[in-house]
Amino acid sequence: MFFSKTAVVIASLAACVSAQSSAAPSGTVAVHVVQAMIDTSGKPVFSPNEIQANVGDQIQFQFHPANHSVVQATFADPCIPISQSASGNGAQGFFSGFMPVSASSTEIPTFSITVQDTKPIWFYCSQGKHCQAGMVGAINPTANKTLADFTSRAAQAAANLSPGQNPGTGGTSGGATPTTLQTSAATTGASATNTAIPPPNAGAKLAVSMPLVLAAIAASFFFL
Ligand SMILES: *[C@@H]1O[C@H](CO)[C@@H](O)[C@H](O)[C@H]1NC(C)=O
Ligand SMILES: *[C@@H]1O[C@H](CO)[C@@H](O)[C@H](O)[C@H]1NC(C)=O
Ligand SMILES: [Cu+2]
Repeated sequence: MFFSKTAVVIASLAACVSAQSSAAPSGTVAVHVVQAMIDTSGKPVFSPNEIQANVGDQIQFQFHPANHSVVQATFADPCIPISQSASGNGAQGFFSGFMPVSASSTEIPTFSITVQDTKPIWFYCSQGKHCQAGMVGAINPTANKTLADFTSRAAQAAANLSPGQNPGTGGTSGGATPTTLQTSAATTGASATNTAIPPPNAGAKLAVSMPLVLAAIAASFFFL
């Protein structure tokens, strides 16, 4: 049941995203949807995990069961928040917070960032060992900084940290919230917002879920 529901969402979003792969028409915002989910083989993933986006585009992460997050990293340090990475140069980066979602949830929590420049943006899920397991992704990777390289180094990472977590002790949550992260927009290449959208109902067809996506896109204008 979960998988068939997810398949509907992905099918509709793939259609939507592919229609927006070139620069958005003036006065509109291109939204690239990324699912944070468990795939059919039981692997935690971001789908898609590689996104080509223009400056000004939004990336909307949609969270499925059970309890994922998205954290910005540097290319050099895959499973460490950019704020705690030596290569982060003091940038704060984005963190969605954890997004616990029950199988019977009536909402899909979302977390959106706006792409501020053309530099690559690297991200991962800080739940358990999801980063090591390959729940990582990239916006605008380059020929020299590839997602494959990032993913293979993530698999070797000693720890998987959320912002505020101390690598030495296993740590506690630092209490960073999405609203405070918006202040870091200028230094991280992205700004962030949080919303929730209704999920497609179990029997939904493509024609039903598309308006939900469009509604989410329309709703996002109110947060700009
Ligand atoms: C979600 O995961 C985080 C980190 O593992 C944990 O602290 C939190 O309690 C979890 N939330 C729920 C509702 O399971
Ligand atoms: C990619 O790496 C090669 C070899 O290190 C270097 O010569 C080239 O300038 C790099 N390209 C970019 C765009 O950084
Ligand atoms: Cu995860």
